Amino acid sequence: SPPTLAVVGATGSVGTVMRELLSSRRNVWGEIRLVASGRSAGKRLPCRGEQLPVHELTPEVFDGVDIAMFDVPDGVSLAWAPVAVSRGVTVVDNSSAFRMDPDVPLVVPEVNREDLQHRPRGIVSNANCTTMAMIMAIAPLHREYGLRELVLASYQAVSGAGQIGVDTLHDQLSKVAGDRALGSRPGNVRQAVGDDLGPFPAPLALNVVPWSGDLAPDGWSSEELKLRNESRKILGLPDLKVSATCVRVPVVTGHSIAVHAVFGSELDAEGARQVLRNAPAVILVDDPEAGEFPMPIDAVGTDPSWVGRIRRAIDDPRALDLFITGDNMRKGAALNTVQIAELLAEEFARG
Ligand code: 2RA
Repeated sequence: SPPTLAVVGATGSVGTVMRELLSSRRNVWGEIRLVASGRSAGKRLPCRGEQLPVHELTPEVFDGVDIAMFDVPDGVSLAWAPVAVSRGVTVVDNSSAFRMDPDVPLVVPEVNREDLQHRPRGIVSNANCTTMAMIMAIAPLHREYGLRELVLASYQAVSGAGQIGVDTLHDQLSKVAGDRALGSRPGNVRQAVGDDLGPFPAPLALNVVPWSGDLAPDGWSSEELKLRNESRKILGLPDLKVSATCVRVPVVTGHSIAVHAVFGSELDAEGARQVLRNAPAVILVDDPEAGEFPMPIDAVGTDPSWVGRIRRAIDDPRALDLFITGDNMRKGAALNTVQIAELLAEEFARG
């Protein structure tokens, strides 16, 4: 019989996209069990054409479950993924708790599907949303040209910080709407927005904020280190040079990354475009004359990474500059987790 799936964190914003995907993709599941904190237990939520009850996260909730997708804070994953594993579950985890554990594969099916086979802890990790959008375009270029170095700047949407991030941006936009003096004098946007910064360290309306994640050593942010460490692990390039600056922008959904990528061999822009045309889950949108660029307002709600602005670096024939946008809630979070779970379901079906 088909495997039983648990969705842990089913009420959150990524959990909601997971339920939508389970309702629209090929149905490979037997029972689907929705799990959340005690606060949501007893609610009913739509999934696969039914209203399913939400169960409280307890050890017993995993009895009879084969595969679980987790989208919960790091600490909750750290505590509960091993509990699920001890009850015979294989866990696909979207937190950063296990991503760098050498015994936990960090899998993007189009890039390193084979890594799924080595999972001695019974846990598979899903990459950070910014890494994910970028790696979809960089991995095929790496295979062709041999990647040496990445210099990155991200333009991250507020939904990466959860529903509270989206609500905060909309509240701030309504406070600044209509006042044409705002943004032309120091401090007046801060004044208009007031103290309600939500999960961000500064106002996002009419602004960009060069910060995402927590403080890491030497002035880096945790998000910048995730981009570096996860790219190295997914591509199997432990010495890859990566420098990133992560920036939050007033966009609801769709993380973008400006990339300067240095390769081992010389290349040209048209060759790189051809590689990307043939790459899985990538859409090439590269016609500046026609005003066609990858942008969040177009990429939102879609599955692939959108790639464009492809140029060979003027000063280095081995380097490319390009711009990438992807839906941080879908491939960046829920979709890749569901894809990994589906690979595990195939394995389950083979016995
Ligand atoms: C963000 N990458 O965009 C984070 C979410 N995982 O805030």
